[in-house]
Amino acid sequence: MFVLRCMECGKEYHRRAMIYQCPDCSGLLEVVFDLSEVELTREELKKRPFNLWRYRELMPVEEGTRVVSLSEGGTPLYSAKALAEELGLRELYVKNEGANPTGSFKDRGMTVGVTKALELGASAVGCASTGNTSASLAAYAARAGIRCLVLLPAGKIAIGKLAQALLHGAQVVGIRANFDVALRLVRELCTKHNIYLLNSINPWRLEGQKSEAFEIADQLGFSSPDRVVVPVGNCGNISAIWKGFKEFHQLGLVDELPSMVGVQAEGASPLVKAFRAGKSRVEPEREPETIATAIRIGAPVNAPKALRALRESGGIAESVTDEEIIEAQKLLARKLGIGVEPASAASVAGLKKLLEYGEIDRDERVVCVTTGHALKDPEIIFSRYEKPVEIEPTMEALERVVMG
Ligand code: AN7
Repeated sequence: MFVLRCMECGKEYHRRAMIYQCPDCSGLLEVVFDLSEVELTREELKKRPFNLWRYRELMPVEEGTRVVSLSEGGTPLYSAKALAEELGLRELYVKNEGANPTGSFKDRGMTVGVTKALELGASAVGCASTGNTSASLAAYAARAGIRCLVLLPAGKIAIGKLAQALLHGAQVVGIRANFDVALRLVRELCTKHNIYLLNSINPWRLEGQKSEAFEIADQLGFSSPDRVVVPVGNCGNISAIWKGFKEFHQLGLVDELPSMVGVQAEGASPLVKAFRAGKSRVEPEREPETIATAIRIGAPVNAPKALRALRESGGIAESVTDEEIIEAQKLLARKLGIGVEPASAASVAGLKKLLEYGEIDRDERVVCVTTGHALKDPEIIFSRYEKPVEIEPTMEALERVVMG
C-alpha cells in the first residue's frame, strides 16, 4: 500500500487525506509505497500492453477504481544516431513525450491525478498553467465528466495549448500576470471553494509522471542510461522521473541509477542558480522570461524535490539561451524528424552545452526527454524559421524558386 509523507518533517498522512502540503510544516508531500508488497518481474511486465498502466502496481490507485485514461504513456524512445554524431556522443536516445494523447508528458500525471480526484469525491478540478497542464487537465476532466477551471498568464500561452483547453470545454481565465502569480491565486481559490487542485504540487500527479522512468528503463532492456536530461520549469517532472528510477532500482528491475540533468531557460533559471550556489531552496525570480513559455516559471514549487534529485543522483543543472533552444529544436526536427516545442528542445540544448564543457562524457549513454509536441506552438516556427514562398501559377515562376 501507500501513504503520503512530508519530505521535510517525515510525518505520514493517510492516502485519503485531501491535502497538498504538510498541514504541520507546509513541506512538500510525496507518495511512499511499501515496495516489499510489490511483486513485479521483467517477464511479467513484458507480457502487458506498453502504456502507463503496465506499471499499475506502482500507481497509487485503490483496488477496483475505474481509471480515467486516454491510453497515455507508451511513448517512443527513439535512437538518435544522427544527432549523436552531430554532438559527438556515443549513444543518444530521445524519449518523445509529445506522443501522448494531448501532446505532452502532463497526460501521465493527469490520468492518475484525475482518477484520484474522483476517488476523493471531487466534482471540479483546477490548475494554473503555462499551457500544457491546462490542455491535459481539460481533456481528462472532460473524460471524467467533471468541471475544469484553468488560470493562465494572459498572452503568454502557446496557441495550440490554449486551443486545447478551450476545445475540451474548460473554463479558461487569463490573468494579467505570470504563472507564479496564477498558481498562488488558484491554490487559494481551490482551498476556499473545494476545487481539486491538479498542479504538480499535487503529489499524485508526480506518481503518474514517474512512469517516464519505468518506460525508459523498460525500453532499454531493463537498464538505466548514464544520464537523463529533462527540461525544467516547476521542477515536478525531473523529481518524478528520479523517483521512478529509484523505485525500479529498489525492486531490482534495474541494477544502476542514472544521473539527472535539469535544463532551464536562462531567463527563468532559479533552480540552476540554487544548484550552483549549493542551496536547498531557490530564490524566486520575479520576472522570468523566455520564448519557451512552457518553462517561463520563476518560483518553482517542487524545487526542493528537484534539488534533492540532483544531489542524490550526482546530477547537474544548466541553463540555455533562447537561441540555443531554437538551434536544438531545429536539430531535433531536421536531424531526427522529431518535432518538439521550444521547452522540450532545452534538454538537447543543455546536453550540447554540457558536452562542450566536458561535464558529460562523450562515451556516455544519454536519454533526452522531449516533453511537448511541436504543434503546441506553431507561432514560434512562423517567427523563427524560413517563410514559405508564394508564386504565380506558372512553370517559369516555379522553376525559378525550385531550381534557384
Ligand atoms: C513542454 O503546463 O508547468 O518542471 O503549467 O509544458 O515539471 O514544470 C509545464 C511545464 C517542460 C516543465 N516541458 O516541467 C504547465 C507547466 C514542457 C512543459 C515543462 C513543462 P516541470
